[in-house]
Amino acid sequence: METNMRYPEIISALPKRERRGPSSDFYEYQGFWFPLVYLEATITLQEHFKANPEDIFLCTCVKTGTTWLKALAFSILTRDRFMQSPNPLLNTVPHECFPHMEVDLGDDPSYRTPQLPLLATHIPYTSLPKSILESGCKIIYICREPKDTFTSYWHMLQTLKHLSAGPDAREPAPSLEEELELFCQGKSGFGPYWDHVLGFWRASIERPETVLFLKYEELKKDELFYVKKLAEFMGKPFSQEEEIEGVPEKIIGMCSFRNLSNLEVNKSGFFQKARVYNNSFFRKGVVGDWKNLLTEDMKVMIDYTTEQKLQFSGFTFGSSSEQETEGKSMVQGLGRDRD
Ligand code: PAP
Repeated sequence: METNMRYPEIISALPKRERRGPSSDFYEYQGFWFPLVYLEATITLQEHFKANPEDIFLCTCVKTGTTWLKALAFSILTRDRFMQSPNPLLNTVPHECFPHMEVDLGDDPSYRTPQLPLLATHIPYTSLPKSILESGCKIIYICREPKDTFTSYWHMLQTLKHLSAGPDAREPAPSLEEELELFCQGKSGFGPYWDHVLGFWRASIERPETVLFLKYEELKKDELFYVKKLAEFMGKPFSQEEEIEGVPEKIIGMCSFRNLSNLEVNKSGFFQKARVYNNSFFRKGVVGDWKNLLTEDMKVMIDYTTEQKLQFSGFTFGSSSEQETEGKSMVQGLGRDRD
């Protein structure tokens, strides 16, 4: 058992996946695999978090567009304050603009950013603190095609591996093949990924007025439509004057991958709480980059898992032709650029 573990009586009884390499051990709790620190915070939040009815929760599994969604929601809600004056996003990584529940509220579940109802979380739908659902709070979820999600996750693990290299690192970290197998078994951070997505998707069908479900690929295709939808859903629609002035387009430009990834804070800053460089949140930001990493067999393995997981659900991640677009122009053939 890890020293100073919170809730040892609960956690030590859970199935455990011992991590080799960069991150902490994972525990299976309420059907999902949590890294230890996130699990401890989740239990604290389940016990103590009190939602305010006006709170808005940005919910995501990892590597599916959290950073982008945070930037957009923040810019939309604070546009009155920051359209003329410098936007905090110019010198703050989006993750520091408002609390991420498991990171910032584990010690003080009542913490909020003044005048901003936004909170983010990776907690699966069925494990959310009860008061979020009981208070009828709004929830926004973004999912991403599983092969691209896994590809982004793999690259993040490689970044963590470099950062945690040292005498304490539990090497060797899993290979690409091993990590892919774990992902397909559901044993990745906050996985099974498909169950995470389906939990929020079903909630969005049952309660569309309080759960908005987005897809990374669709947001990329029609940012203007979804930025307006986000603004409406959060109760701050753009006025006619704002639309004439091009405010939605300005927000899209501010939050674009190109703009954010080129800001000094995101090129060289270090995100202390997550112990990663800010640039790890901005890798490529394109659709279809899995083609640069996965072999045909690996592609088939993820697609097969997706098919199995989604059968009879009525949910799809989107047509494969949508997913081809950007990847194709980036890659010549099916080459891989593994680290
Ligand atoms: P997190 O779970 O660590 O917070 P998250 O932000 O959900 O990560 O996902 C990171 C992915 O979003 C990266 O994808 P990639 O590895 O395939 O490149 C990152 O590049 C992408 N991303 C970050 N910001 C944007 C943006 N403004 N527009 C589009 N994609 C973005």
